[in-house]
Amino acid sequence: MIGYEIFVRSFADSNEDGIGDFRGIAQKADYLKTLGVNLVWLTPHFKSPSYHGYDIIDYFDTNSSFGSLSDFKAMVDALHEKGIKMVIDLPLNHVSDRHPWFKAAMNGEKPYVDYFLWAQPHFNLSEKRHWDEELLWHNRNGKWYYGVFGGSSPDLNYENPEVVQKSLEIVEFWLNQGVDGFRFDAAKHIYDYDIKEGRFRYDHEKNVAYWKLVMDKARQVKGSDIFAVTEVWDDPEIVDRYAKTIGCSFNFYFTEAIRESMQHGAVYKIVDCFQRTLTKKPYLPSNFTGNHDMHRLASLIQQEDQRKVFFGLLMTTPGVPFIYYGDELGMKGVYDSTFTEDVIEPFPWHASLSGENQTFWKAVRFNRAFTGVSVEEQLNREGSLLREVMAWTNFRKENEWLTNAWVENVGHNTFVVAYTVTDGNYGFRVYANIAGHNETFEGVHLKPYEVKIV
Ligand code: ACG
Repeated sequence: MIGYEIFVRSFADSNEDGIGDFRGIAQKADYLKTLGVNLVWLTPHFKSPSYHGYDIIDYFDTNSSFGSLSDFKAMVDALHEKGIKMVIDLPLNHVSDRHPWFKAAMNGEKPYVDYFLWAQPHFNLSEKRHWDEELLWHNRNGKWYYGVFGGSSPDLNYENPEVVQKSLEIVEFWLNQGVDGFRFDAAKHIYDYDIKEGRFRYDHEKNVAYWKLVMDKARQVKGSDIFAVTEVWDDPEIVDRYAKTIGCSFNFYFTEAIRESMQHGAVYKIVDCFQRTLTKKPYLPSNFTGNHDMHRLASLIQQEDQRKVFFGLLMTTPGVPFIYYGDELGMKGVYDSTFTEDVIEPFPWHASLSGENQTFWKAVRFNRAFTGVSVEEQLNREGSLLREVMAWTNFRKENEWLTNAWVENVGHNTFVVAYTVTDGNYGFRVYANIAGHNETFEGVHLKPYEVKIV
């Protein structure tokens, strides 16, 4: 399987309002097939007041700018017809502050008051998130509630069995609409506040037990065919704990290590990453080019030839690789926590940035017209990044055993990383040169930025 993250609003528009939608995605099923991906991760498509959709107002309804529930189902069918699976993003940790549950809770209505976390006298209300300066506790009309992702996204209280039950109903509902599985958003945050001590603390054990419940439910509805991938942005050893239960997890360290190695011009991080995250594991790692929470690959790695090496590493390593929409074109975008729109610019279908299916919901800042980035320009250009990515996805398809493979014998000099990939039956050794000069390693000669399979 090869995954592809689609930010719905930015991808393909079917009704000329500039906003990407379900019908647009269905109309572009052929592009996805040509690109060679067969698993789509759709960013949140539920009713929500924000551009990103991670704060949900109704879990059982779609965002009307993307289309209706029947448009959604028609999109899933259209993708299935082309052999493409669909997983939806499921933010269960929190809801929008406009969700009827939260509104009722603010009015003191039972049972909804117990759906959220309210401050107690011994809590430290000025505590901040450990990774930035955002506050965890928010005051509205004199009531203090917990929201790790900000005041507009109050956290649900999973100490309450009724909330757990509701979340299982949501899982069941969407599987019954035909989706093939989920990307579990913010998986380590379900239990991340120690009520006894009154401070932030991840309870990984409790989180994993919760996700086991969810997976049991999903398997009960869908059978063993279910595909789920978890988002745990943390050290590999912590990711392991969740991945074992869910079956697949995004490998953040892969993305970070390759980017860093390429920026520093030495492969040491890649070596450490491969040894820690790609050896034989009881789950599938999901290596990826980037996502909507990060700077775009092309904004960090300017050299296109180097990015081609990134795709080479991505497609020759185990698990389920994911491409962030537009990375196959070299789309740019710089992440800033206040302007995350800058990494989700409209996908450039046409050289002129206008025409059929083109989105234009926001003015582009990084991916301007006629800069050689569009699908139109790259499909017609021999040696383009898109054509190279297509060659790699094709290679991956011919080597499906790679999904269940692992990495052994990682060797290296400063610029070359070499590794054996095997599933016990098949195998090969890969040599990747991240430098702009010729290199020789283990007697293998490599041209600048060459990925060679031996
Ligand atoms: C998901 C979505 C994101 C979404 C939400 C909320 C969650 O992808 O788009 O926000 O629904 C944290 C969370 C993630 C979250 C990101 C944005 N992503 O854990 O679930 O924030 C450290 C922390 C991580 C943290 C990361 C952020 O440990 O927890 O992610 O920083 O940069 C090494 C370390 C690792 C460290 C990294 C980076 O890898 O091992 O620990 O991670 O370095 O330093 C959306 C919107 C938001 C909105 C929200 C409601 O995008 O704007 O506010 O919805």
